[in-house]
Amino acid sequence: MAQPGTMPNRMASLNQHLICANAITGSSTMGNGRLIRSMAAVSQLLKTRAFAPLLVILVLMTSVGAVLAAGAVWSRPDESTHPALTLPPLKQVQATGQIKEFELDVGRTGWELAPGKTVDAYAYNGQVPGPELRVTEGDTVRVTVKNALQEPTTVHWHGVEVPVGMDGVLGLSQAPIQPGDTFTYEFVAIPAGTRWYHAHANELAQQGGGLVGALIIEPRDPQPQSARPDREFTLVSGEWVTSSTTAPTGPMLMPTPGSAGGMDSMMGQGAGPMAQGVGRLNYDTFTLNGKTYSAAPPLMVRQGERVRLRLINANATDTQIFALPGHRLSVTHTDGNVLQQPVQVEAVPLGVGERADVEFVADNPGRWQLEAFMPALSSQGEVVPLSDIVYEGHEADAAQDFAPDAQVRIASYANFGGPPHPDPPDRVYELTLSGGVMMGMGSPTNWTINGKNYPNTDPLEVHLGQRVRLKLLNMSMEDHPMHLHGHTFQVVAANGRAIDGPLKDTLTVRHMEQYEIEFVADNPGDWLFHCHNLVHMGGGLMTEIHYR
Ligand SMILES: [Cu+2]
Repeated sequence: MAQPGTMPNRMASLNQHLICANAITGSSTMGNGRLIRSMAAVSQLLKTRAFAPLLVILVLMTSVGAVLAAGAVWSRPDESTHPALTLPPLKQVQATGQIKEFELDVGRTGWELAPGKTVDAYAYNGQVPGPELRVTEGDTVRVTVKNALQEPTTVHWHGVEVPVGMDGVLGLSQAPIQPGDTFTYEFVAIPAGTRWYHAHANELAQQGGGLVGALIIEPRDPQPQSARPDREFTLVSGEWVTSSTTAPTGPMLMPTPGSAGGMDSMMGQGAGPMAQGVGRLNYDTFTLNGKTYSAAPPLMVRQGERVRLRLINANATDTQIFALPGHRLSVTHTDGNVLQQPVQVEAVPLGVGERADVEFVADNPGRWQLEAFMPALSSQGEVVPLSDIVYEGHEADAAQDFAPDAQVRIASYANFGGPPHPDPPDRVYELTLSGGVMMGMGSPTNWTINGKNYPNTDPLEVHLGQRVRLKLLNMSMEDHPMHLHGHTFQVVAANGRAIDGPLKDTLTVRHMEQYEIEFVADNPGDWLFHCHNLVHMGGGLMTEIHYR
């Protein structure tokens, strides 16, 4: 198998030719070997000669009338029950009557990332990532979790609209599953799509240490045969500290809802020398489905097949821009939710917790290096090879990368279309995300919403049936992949421009970006809204949503 160091122009090709598909409309772009993060920087770039060698490609996105095919079954409630509110499309679960049972044993294991490179991991059923759970929309999912750790744990079903008691947030929606104890989760699987599960206790150690897995909810109405891909791969990313004694392998105190405080302990126990940014540990090894590039089995395809990749960023802290040379990627789903129209790109950025379903046609025989550009690894960013797509009969080929003059278009949220949304919202909250070394009042572990860290952040109060808009502004230097528990939201404005954007549960807000998202308060309970960078989360970038 080809090694990363042998790839000609590996850095140069991706790094210098990443072109944001939406640069003209001004969200964010990459180019000229660096990450251009702010609108101001983009506008500056457009005025300077530095921009001249770059091509800007606008991905044309057709907005057409809409079928919300993502899964949930909607119904109009009795209007008289909420006379003062706009009509809330309250959810009505249609169960299939099928029960799908699984067992997850939570423990520790020596996990071999690559030959000779073993970490003391956390694992579901002894494997990293945990087993892929595959069910059909509307199935009743019953998962028995046995805790063989020396510490409490819980499981969160990320992107699934579970009842709050099954959401797995330690101390907020669930009591800890104590060492030796068993807890059975049960919920109806909605909505359809690429979901995932992970620990929601002592997150940086447990989730960051391997307690992650894919949960695939197939649509209840099967696609026609012609619409189905011939082959699909579920790809779960991971990142590890292996170069020193600073690996976060031991229990660490994190300010989970049940245990305020403990922020300072993270630096003492977990953090090694920082690379770019303060919001990460010194991750030096990157995996797909638990294996590094050199150890990952190739992803075998046949010429002519239509191939789906379910990409899941299950990293602890780092955004990755996934890219496949030699092929055009068609993004069909964001966070598991179908787009109005597929969007053609060569690269897809995913913050921690985000997913994308992409398809490509295997029409370029050979061996191709699936890779990720990682802005946080150095001031220039770095390309990390993840696995090879190998056509049958081409097993012995050398892996190919982007040509030096390749145009690599990166998807952006403003390219993605969702259903039309009603206006105006019933309630609006403005949330300024800040912290880190520049804004964190001197402490790199201090991350804030409206100047406060969890648990002192102000809860967002909502009423059942309200359409709630959150206006997000990132004043800090690092990406904040903001995750809403228990609900699917829609992106309704991107950097000042109103859009009927994609349906998501996690949205990465970069430096000085502004987004507006809306959700319908249709799932009563106390929920978390937080940054999925586990260091930022541990540093307090988290708040609660309360139904009142
Ligand atoms: Cu963050």
